[in-house]
Amino acid sequence: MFKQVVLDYALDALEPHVDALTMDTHYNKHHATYTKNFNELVEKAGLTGKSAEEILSNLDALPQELRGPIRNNGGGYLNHNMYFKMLSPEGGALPAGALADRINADFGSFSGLKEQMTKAAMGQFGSGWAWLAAKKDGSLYITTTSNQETPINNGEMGVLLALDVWEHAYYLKYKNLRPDYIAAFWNVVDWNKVAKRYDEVNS
Ligand code: MN3
Repeated sequence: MFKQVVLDYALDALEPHVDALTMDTHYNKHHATYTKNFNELVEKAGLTGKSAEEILSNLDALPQELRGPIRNNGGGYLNHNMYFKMLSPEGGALPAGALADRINADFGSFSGLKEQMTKAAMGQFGSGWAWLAAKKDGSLYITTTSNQETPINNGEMGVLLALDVWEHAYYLKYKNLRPDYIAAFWNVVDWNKVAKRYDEVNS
């Protein structure tokens, strides 16, 4: 049974950057629905016991009629777990260590990374995600996916940070202003958590 990530902060803790109503709607409605649907589909497909990563990286193995629904709902489940998990009111600063060294090597600086990922997120037409991910050799890259697709669909397992640019992630507070939401997002990314995840995927 797949479960939503348990938030280690209150729904209003990311104010004013991400407002409580958006958090409540996003986590308790959107994410809860993807999770419920995914669990039902996994049971229907006879895949109980497999990890979400395993399922989503092998969509071709699924019966045709379940492929789209599992891509959408499984991605919605996993992508939001990754998104919510890396946020906290302690966000903002990048700790020294392996991830910081790699960011400086691959993007020139911490602000260089944020600029490139912002640009990618702004360039994602319609609903989707921007991602920071690590290759097997530890190097970092930025990519985007549409709808609830994930780099994991292509076997890219080293995802570190997910930036949700669906309008439901920002419309209640920021209306059509995606750039304002993205600028605010950087204030609530907990880089200690991202650094920990980087160490995990590299070990
Ligand atoms: Mn979302």
